[in-house]
Amino acid sequence: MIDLNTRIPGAPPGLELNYAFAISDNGSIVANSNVGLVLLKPGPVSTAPPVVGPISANDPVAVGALVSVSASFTDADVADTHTAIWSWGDGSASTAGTVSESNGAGTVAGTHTYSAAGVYSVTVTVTDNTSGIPMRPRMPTWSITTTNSIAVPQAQTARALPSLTAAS
Ligand SMILES: [Ca+2]
Repeated sequence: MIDLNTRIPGAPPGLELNYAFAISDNGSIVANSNVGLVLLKPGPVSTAPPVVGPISANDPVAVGALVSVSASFTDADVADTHTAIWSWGDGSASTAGTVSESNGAGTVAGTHTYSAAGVYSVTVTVTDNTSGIPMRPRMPTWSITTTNSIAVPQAQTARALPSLTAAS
């Protein structure tokens, strides 16, 4: 048993659906309401996942130096807000990203230091808050992950160049 009143995002105030008369193969429903018969048509459900662009980083970075990473994202649901988690690929704890966004587009950033040389796979997961919006049927949140490699090279040993003799 489904209360149709919970399935109409942005319903006009005061509209109360009482019962359904008929349902068609395409999902349309004829329902009785306090304002007479209404036809309910299934629309596109706005639960788009965030789309995350490539991760950019200021690598290569030296061991112990701060690496700054960022990625842009968009979400077709312009009212959604987002959280992000960075995973650094070196066994350290994941950290929350700094999210700045407006109207369905934004950037997530983070910083980290690596304590050993290597090439690390850094990952960011951006999650929207779809299920928290009132007046929508309850829906799952979406998480999208993107990955990049961060190079932390071995320190180079300075070597003296052989002296050059100018040709006469
Ligand atoms: Ca979304």
